Order: sequence, then structure tokens, then C-alpha cells
Amino acid sequence: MSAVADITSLEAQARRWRDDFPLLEQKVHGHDLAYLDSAATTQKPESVISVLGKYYREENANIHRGVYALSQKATHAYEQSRKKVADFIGAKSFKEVVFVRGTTEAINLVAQSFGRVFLKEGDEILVSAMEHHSNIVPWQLVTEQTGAVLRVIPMTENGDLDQDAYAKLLSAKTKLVALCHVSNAIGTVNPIKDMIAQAHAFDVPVLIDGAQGVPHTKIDVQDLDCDFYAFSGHKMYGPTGVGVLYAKEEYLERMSPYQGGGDMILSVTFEKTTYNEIPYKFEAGTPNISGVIGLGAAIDYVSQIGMDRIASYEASLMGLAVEKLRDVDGLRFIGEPKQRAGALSFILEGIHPHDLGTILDMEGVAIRTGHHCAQPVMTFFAIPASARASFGLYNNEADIDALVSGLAKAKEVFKR
Ligand code: C6P
Repeated sequence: MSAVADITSLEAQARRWRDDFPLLEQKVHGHDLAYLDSAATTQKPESVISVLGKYYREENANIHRGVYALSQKATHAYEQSRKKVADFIGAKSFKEVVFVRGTTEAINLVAQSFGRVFLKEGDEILVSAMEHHSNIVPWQLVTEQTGAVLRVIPMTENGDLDQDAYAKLLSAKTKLVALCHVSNAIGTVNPIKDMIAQAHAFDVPVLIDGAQGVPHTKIDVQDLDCDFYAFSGHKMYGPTGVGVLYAKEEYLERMSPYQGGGDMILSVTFEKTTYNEIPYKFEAGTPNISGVIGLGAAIDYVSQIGMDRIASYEASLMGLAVEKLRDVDGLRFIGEPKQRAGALSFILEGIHPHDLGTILDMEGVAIRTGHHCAQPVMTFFAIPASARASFGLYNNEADIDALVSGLAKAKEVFKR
């Protein structure tokens, strides 16, 4: 079945999902909004928005602290979300779920807490050439602190990771591999299960940056056997300011706390502090309670649709987008990886991506232009920036058509 035929049969269900997102009803510059920047952040369904409202109207209290009913209600809702996350990603236990601000904080937490215990001078950390800055800079900071060295798994011209080079880079010196599940800049889906198994053959733990993985595919951390998996709530239909670090219990037990403060302790004297049990040892201070509860609602939302259905719908949509964009004269894809999810990057001959983004905006089409916080990817492809369209479960063929006609408009303006 061609992508076009396939998509038609799926459009009806996707139209129902789109109706769950009130923001998408608005017009921008007089046009229906074609929101194609879900890799930056997704829109939120009504069910998530209303849970946030309900929390502040009916349940707001600090958690793990009060004996009174309201605090217990908030604590219960917060901890229920932890269980939902654990089930959603297939963790062995709720103890392996640490709530953080987002992917960035999750990776910084591992870099610092793992780094302090496990890294020394001359050790090597492997990252890939397609990482977001959030999976590069925290490791650079830790190399400055420990004398460990950063090594880079290179990319091939089509935007896949060079697996032969990866196999050669792994050695007794390697102490951690940190790599994205799905590239935010070019959409490559990395074969992480294989890559994790290869690292484990050297007893090397693996951190997966799942910011762009979780929204688009079903995650089973036990099946992947990853040691760490980081993701953000706001990229999977949940609120901003909340995210998850999944980590195997054995690592969380051995890692030192990331931050000190309330709730991460069992007892404090001026001489000695005893830390709380995991995962609370890593959650210092009042957390983003409403965000965590909202994330639970987002998980309910996508689970009720089914991650497999979302993945197959989005795969058809991606196929359709590639098919239609390939016909646009002067358009060059940046990266044509074997498997792509969520995002696709391109440039249009003779038009700077920022100009393109501005013209598309006037047509109601929201895409991201720039380096996508992945400057090494732009350097690799020898471009200053790209245009990136990224998809969520609410997108449809009309959004792709709006993009394609917006590109024609841009060419007209620039007389290309
Ligand atoms: N990428 C994008 O437009 P935070 O900001 O912590 O929620 O996520 C950081 C992050 C880490 N890894 C990957 C692969 C990401 O895509 C992102 C966020 C957004 O591509 C904003 S730069």
C-alpha cells in the first residue's frame, strides 16, 4: 500500500485525536494552524489541561510532608504518576523513576552523579555525532572535572551512525555510552538495542537520550536493557518543566546525590547526613508536583490511544511527507537515514531557513529553523541551519499540504 492510500484510512482516527487539542483550532495570520514543531514541544490535550486545573483547584499542597488530607491527596497523585511512568516504560520498579525538570536535567544528573563515582582520568565517554547539546555539554563538564575524555561515534553521509566505527571505539577504557534514541535534528532512529548489547559486552553502561524517542514509539527499558533513559514530559503531550530519568536500581543505589536539600534526606546533623532511599535521594526540594501529575495524565492519554497505533500513524504520515517533499524542486533533505521518526530536516535552494520559517509562518505553518541545538550536525552537513518539520499524533495530510504550498509561496517571493 502506498503511503498516500495508507494515510487516508488513518486520517479519520487522527482527526478525532486532533479534536482533543484545543490550541490547534486557532487561526494564525488568517490560516488554519499547521503546527509542525512537535519536536520542540507538543501541544497538550484537553485531558492534561483539565487535570492541571483540577490539581490547583482541588488538590494543591506540598507532598511527602503533611499529615493532613490535602497533602496526602497530592502525595498520592504524585506517586501514582511515578507508577504510571514505570508501567509506561516497562521499568522493574517505581524506584527506578526519578522526576526531574526534563531530559537536560536528567542527563546532567547522570553526568554529575555517575561521573563523581565512576569516572577518573583517562576514562572514555562515547557520545554520537548527532547528539543534542544536552547530551554533549554535560559530558564536557564532567571531563573537565574528572580528566575523562569524550569520544565521538561518527555519522555516515546519509545520517546514520557508523556502526563499524562504534565497534572500534568501544574498549576497556570506555566507561559510558550516551546516545540519542532518535535525532532531533534529522530524525534518525538509532539501533539502540544492538548498540546497548555491544556496549554491555564491554561491561559499559548506556544512557539513552529519549527526548525524541518516547513520543513516537513504545519504550520497554527492560527489553532495551538500557541503564539510563531520559525524556521530557512536554515533548509527549505533558506539561513543561517535568521529565524523567529512568535508571537501573543498581546504579541509582551507587550514585551520589545530584543536589542536596529537603526530601532527599533521612536525617541531618551538622556532622552527617543520611540520604533518603531511591528515587527520593535524587529529588531534592519541592518538585514540580502539578507537572508530574500532568505527565501522568499525558501518559493516560497516549496509552488510551496506544503507542503502537501512534507509531504506525506517524510512520505513514512521515512516509507521505517524504513523498510530497521529494517532489518540491530545489529541496534537499538533510540526512536520509534508514529509519526516520518524528522530524525531517531540509533546505530549499537559495532561501535561508530563517527566511523560509518566516514566510511559512505567514501561511500558518509553524516549523523550526536553525541549528536545533545540534550544531555539530549542521557542521557535519556543512550548513549553517536547516528547516525542520516535526510531527505529532494530531498532524495530518492537510498540514503537509500547507507546508508544501508554503514552500511554493516562498519560492515565489524569492523568485526561485
Ligand atoms: N529538543 C528541539 O526543538 P529539554 O529541553 O530538556 O526538554 O530537552 C532537551 C533535548 C535533549 N535531547 C534531545 C534529543 C532533544 O530533542 C531535546 C530538546 C528541542 O529539538 C528543543 S532544543
